Amino acid sequence: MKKMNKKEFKQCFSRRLAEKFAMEVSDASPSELYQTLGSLMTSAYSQDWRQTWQDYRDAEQKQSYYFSIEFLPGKMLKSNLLNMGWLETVEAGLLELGIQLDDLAEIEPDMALGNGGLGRLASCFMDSIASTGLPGNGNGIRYEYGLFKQRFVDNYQVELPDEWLQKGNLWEVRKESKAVNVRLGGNVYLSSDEMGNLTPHYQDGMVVRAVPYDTGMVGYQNNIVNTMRLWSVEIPAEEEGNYRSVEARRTVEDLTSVLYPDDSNEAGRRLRLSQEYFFVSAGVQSILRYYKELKQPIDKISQYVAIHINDTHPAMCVAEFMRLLIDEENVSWERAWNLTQKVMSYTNHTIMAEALEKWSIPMMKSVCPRIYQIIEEIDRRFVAEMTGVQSFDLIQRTRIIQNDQVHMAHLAIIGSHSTNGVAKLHSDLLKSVVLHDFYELYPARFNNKTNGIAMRRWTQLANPSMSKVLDETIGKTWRKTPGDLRLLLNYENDDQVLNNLAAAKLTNKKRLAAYIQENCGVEVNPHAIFDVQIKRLHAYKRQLLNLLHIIKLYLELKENPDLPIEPRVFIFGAKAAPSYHYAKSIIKVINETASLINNDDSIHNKLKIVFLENYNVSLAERIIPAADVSEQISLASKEASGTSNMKLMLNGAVTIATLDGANVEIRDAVGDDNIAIFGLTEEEVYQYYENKTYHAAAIYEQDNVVRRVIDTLIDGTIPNIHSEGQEIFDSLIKYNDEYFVLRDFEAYCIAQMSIDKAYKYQRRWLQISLRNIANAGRFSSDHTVQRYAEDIWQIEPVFAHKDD
Ligand code: 26Q
Repeated sequence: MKKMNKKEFKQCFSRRLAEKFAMEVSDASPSELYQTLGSLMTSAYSQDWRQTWQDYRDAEQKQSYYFSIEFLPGKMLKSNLLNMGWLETVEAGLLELGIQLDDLAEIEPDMALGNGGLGRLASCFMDSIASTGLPGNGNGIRYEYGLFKQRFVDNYQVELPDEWLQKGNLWEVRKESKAVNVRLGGNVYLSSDEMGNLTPHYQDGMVVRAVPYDTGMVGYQNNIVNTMRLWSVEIPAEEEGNYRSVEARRTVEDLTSVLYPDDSNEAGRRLRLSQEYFFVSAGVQSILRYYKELKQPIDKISQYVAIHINDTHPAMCVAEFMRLLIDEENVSWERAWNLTQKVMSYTNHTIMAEALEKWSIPMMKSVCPRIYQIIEEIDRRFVAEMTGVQSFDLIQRTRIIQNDQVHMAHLAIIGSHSTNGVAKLHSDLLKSVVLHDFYELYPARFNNKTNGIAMRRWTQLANPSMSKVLDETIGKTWRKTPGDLRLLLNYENDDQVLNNLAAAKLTNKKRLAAYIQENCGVEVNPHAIFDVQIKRLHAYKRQLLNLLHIIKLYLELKENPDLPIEPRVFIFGAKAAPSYHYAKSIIKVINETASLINNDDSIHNKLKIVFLENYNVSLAERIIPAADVSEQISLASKEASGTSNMKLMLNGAVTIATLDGANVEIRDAVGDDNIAIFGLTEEEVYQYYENKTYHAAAIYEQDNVVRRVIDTLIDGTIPNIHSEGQEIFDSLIKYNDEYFVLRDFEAYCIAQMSIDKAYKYQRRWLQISLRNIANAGRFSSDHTVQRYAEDIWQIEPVFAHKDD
C-alpha cells in the first residue's frame, strides 16, 4: 500500500474532491468529504486487492471460504484507515484542512447484516484472517435491509427498517461477470442411462441470478486484501418475460431483502430456507467455477478448498457440493462424498434446543427439490452404513431425517470432518450432552476453538486514550502482538501507570456521559460505577437478574438514603427479536424502572438506569471503553461463549459472571481475585434438570427479600407495567423460573456487594482492572483463526508481496 505523508495526503484529497464534486474543501458537506476520502482509500488498496488475489492464484495454495448468513462489520472507514496504516496521517491532514475525521466517520451507516455474536464473530474473523495473511474469504448475503433500528416509544421497543444502502456503499464492488444462476422450487425427475447413471431433469421452478458484491478485507499493515463476497438476487435478463407481474418480481427480490431479526429460533419460514439455499448455491458454484479455472483434477479439490459452515444456516453446503460433483462433474457418489467430508467443517454456536434448525420435508422439497433428494440419499446411506455397527436407537437419534424433518446439525456433522464449539465449556457440553451421540460415532471430529475478538477495533479504534497509556507504558508491540499486553503486569504497583489508566477511563466515561445526556436526557455522574450489560435480550442471558438486583438496591435506598454504596449507573444495550414477546416485556419493565428511579430525588443520584436505544457495533465502541463492570450473568451452560465479555475485559472492566461460556477461560486468565464469580455451575444446573427439585415459588415464599423485590412487578411500585409485570412475575412463580433467576439471586447480590466494596479501594480496583487488560491478549481472534487454519482448514499464509 502506498504510504503518504500528510502533505501528499492533503493534496490528493483536495484533488480527488475537485474531480468528484468540482468543489473546494470549504464548500463540501461531511457526506461529500466522506465519499472523497473513501474513494481515495478504495483506489489505494485496489492494487493490493488484485495482487493478493493473483498471489493466491499463482501460489495455488489452499483457500478457506467462511459461509455465514450474517456478517456484522459495523463501520469500516476508520478500521480500513488503521489497517492501511493511514489513520494518523489522515486524521492530522484532515485537521489541517479544518475537518474532524470523526465527523466523516459518523456519516457511514453501520453495516449491520447480522444479529449479534455470531455475525460479529464472522467479521472479527474476516479482519483477523486478512491480518494474519491467511488466504480466506467470506461468503454471505447482501441484505437490502440490515438488522432493524430500535426506538423506544412509551418505553416499548419499536422496530424501524435499516435502510443502510440508501446513499450507496463505498466499499463494495459489484462483480457482474461473476454472477451465477440459482434454481429454486419446481420438481426434479431422475432418468437413468444404460450404465445406471442418474440425470436430473428440472420442471417448473424458477431461475434467479445471484450477483456478487465484493468488499475488500484489508489486513493490518501487511498489504493483504482478502474478499468478503455477498450475494444479491436479480432477475436474469433471459427470464425477464417470466417475471412480468409485480408479485413474481417481489418473490425474487424478497430473497435478499431482509435479515431475519431472530437470533435463536424462527419458526420454519420458507423465505429463510430460500435465503439459505440461495447463498449456499451461489457460493459453492462460484468456488467450483474458480477451481476449474485452475485446471486441477476434481479429485484434488480438497487440497485447494476448505468450506466452513458457520452454524447450521449454511449446512446445505454439504448437499450442494455433492450435487455439483455428481450432477455436473460426473463424479461417483462415493468419491464425491469423500471429497465433501474433507472440504466441509462446521461450528456450533448454541446448545439451546429451540435454536437447532430443523426443516419440514415438504418445505425443503418445495424450495430445493434436488437438494432434498441428495439429503435423503445421504441419510439412507448413513443408516445403511451404521446398521449392524451401532444400536438401532443411536442410529435413529443421529440420522438426518426424523419425524418428517431435516435436522441441519446432523447434516453438518455427518457431512464434514470437523465439528467445533466456541469455548472450552461449550465444546465439552457438545461432547457430553448436546451432541453426545455424534461424539460416540465420530470422536475425532470434535474439537474446541474458543472465540476471539479483533483486538485492533476494540482497543486502537474504540479506546485511543487507553491505547496511548499502553504505548507510553509498555511500548507499541501489543498493537501487533496482543500477547505483549502481559507486559503491563510489571506495572501493577506503579501508581503513575494506575492513575494514567484511571484518567483514560474517566475520559471515556465523560464521553459516554455526554452521549447519554444527549440521547436519553439523563445526567449521570462520570465518577459513579458504570455497570454494563450489552447483548441481545434473551431470557437465558438474564437481564432480569440484573434488574431485580437494581430494584433491591432501590428499595434499600428508599429505606435508608444514606446507605453507604458507591453511586452506580446501570447501562443496558439490547435488541429483542420483534416476535419475542417476553424479551420485549423485559425491555418495557427496565425502561419503566429507569423512569421511576432516575426521577426519584430521594435517593440522591446514587442509582441511575440507562437503556441506550439501538445497540449496535458503533454504540458498543462507545460503551465498552467506558465500562467499569461487565455483566456476564447467563445461566451456566446456556451461553456458548460470549464475546462482549472479552471486549469489556480488554478495556479494563471487571467481570461479574457465572461460570458459563468463555467466562470460565476469563476466570482462568485473570485468577479468582480479579473477577466476581457467582451462581450455579453447569453441573448444578444439570442436576436440577435431572432431579427436578427446583421450586421457585418456595424461594419466593421463604425469602423475604426476594418476595419484596418480586412483588414490585405486580404491586404498582413500578408504574405502567400492569401486564408486563404480571407476565414476568408469572414466568418466575407460576412457570417455575426456567433460568433459575431466583436461585442465583442471593449469590448475585453478594457478588455485587463485593464489587461495590472493591471499587471503594480505588487503588486495588485499578490493579484488578489492569490485570484484566494485561490478560486479555489470549482472546485475540488472530490467534483463534490461526487455530482454525492449522487444525481445521489446513491453510497457510501466502507470502506477502512487497510494497510498491
Ligand atoms: C435459526 C433458525 C432460524 C432463523 C434464525 C436462526 C438463528 C439466527 C442467528 C439462530 C442463531 C443465531 C445467532 C446465534 C448467535 O449469535 N450465537 C452466539 O454466537 C456467539 C459467537 O460464537 C457466541 O459467543 C454466543 O454465546 C452465542 O449466543
